[in-house]
Order: sequence, then C-alpha cells, then structure tokens
Amino acid sequence: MPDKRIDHAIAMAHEAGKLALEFQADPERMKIREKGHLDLVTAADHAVEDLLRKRISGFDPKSAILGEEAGLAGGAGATWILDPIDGTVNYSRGMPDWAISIAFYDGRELACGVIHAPALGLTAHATRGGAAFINGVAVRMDGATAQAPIVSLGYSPRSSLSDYLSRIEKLLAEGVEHRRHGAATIGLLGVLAGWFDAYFEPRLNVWDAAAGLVLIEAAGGVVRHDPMKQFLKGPSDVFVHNGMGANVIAALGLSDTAG
Ligand code: LIP
Repeated sequence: MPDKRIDHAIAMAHEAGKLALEFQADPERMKIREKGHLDLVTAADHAVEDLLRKRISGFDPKSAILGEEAGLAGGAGATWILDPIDGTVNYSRGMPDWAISIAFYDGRELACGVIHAPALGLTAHATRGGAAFINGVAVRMDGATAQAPIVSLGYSPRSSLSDYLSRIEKLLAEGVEHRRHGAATIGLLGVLAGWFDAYFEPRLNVWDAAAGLVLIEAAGGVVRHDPMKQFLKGPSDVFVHNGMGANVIAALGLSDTAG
C-alpha cells in the first residue's frame, strides 16, 4: 500500500493543481475573503480541499483527513494532512509561489509527502526511508553552506513580531541573507532544492509543513519540530536545514537539538 499512497498523492496533487490554476486565471471566481490578520482564504482553497478529500475517501476510506479549511474528519491514527493552497495571499495576487501540500501520517510517523507548485512547474515527493525527488530527479543534501548563505524565514501573527525582526538583524550581522515567501512550502521546497540553507518559522500549522518535513528528511536534511502527536493538535516551531554552520543556527537563536 505505501507505494500506492505516494502514487495517489502525486496524481491528486496534479489534478488539484490544474483546478487551482483555473481559479487563479479568473479573479472573480476566486472570491477572496479575509480569514484573519494577514490571512486570506479563497473559493479555490475550499474547492481544492473538497477534491482532495473526495479522492482520498475513494482510495483510503479508513484513514482520517486533516485539512486547513475543513479541519479533522475521522479519528486518531493514520491521517492525510492537507494544505489545499499554501501561500494563499501570494495565490490571490496572481503570484506563482504557492503550492499544494499533501502528506500521510501512518499513526506513528510521517510516511510520505508531496509538494506540488503548479505555477512554478515543480513537484517534489518522497516516501520515508526512500529518496526525495524534484520532478522525478533524486535530490540529496550535501551539508555544504553556499558562499552566500540564505535562510528562509516565516512569520505570522501567531508568533512574536519583535522576535522575527531581531532574527533578521542577527542573521544580517552574521552575513546571512533572509527571504520571506509567505508560503512554508516554498521555504521547505527551497531548502530541498538548494535555494536556501535553512527554513525557520515559529508556530506553524502542521498542514503547512508536513509534506516538506518528509522531503527534507528523505534528502538527508535536519528537521526539528514538536512530536507529531502534539503537532497534529496545534502549531509548532519548525526548523529545517542542510547541515549548515552552527553560527547561523545561533544567529537564529536556536540550538540544533531544538524540537
Ligand atoms: C501560510 C504559511 C506561511 C505562514 C502564513 C500562512 P496558508 O499558509 O505557509 O508560512 O507564515 O501565515 O499560514 O495560510 O497560505 O496556507
């Protein structure tokens, strides 16, 4: 079954990606609504999550489903974890840096994950214990920090603004660049792809991160977050890196044993 799950996840991600692009091409159809401070939701988020739930119920009716928009359906144990459109603010403005995130938790650990960024033409997938792939090409992290280290940072009103600003100041003092995409999946995909050396976001929701965590671990990267049983119930600080220097980890105010 595990291999079939990843095949189903990749197929669902591509079908959902086509639907999301159709909505994005028609701003009227997106029906953008404010969900909270710096947080939006569109009709596409709901349509994509509905499609993913329908497909999962067809091939894996016994597992629970936890999605950003419709919450948890089913009990504890094996769970599909969905973010129908991660980076909704970017998506709503017609930008390309957003993604569909699909992960499967087998009741003990994250077993497989897919990040599909249709407007960027990128699909990353991995099964726990196997390799990580981007567009079918295996990816492995070598731990080398580039000449110009870059850290992808996330921020939301769920965490401290002053801590975020202080983090940027400390990174720049260490000669480390930062980027903020407003989409955890782009930060995580960026670490996998070698664009960034690390991604850190405090108080991130599990649906934003789950697939990316499988990908980074499969590629030999370091992942730090709360234990999954806790993460499934509420936000966690998420820190992933490619084995980068301790100075940068210190500049982030983290320790590599965090989480
Ligand atoms: C977003 C995350 C991002 C976080 C935003 C938001 P969404 O997910 O990917 O990292 O900083 O607040 O939660 O809401 O676009 O799916």
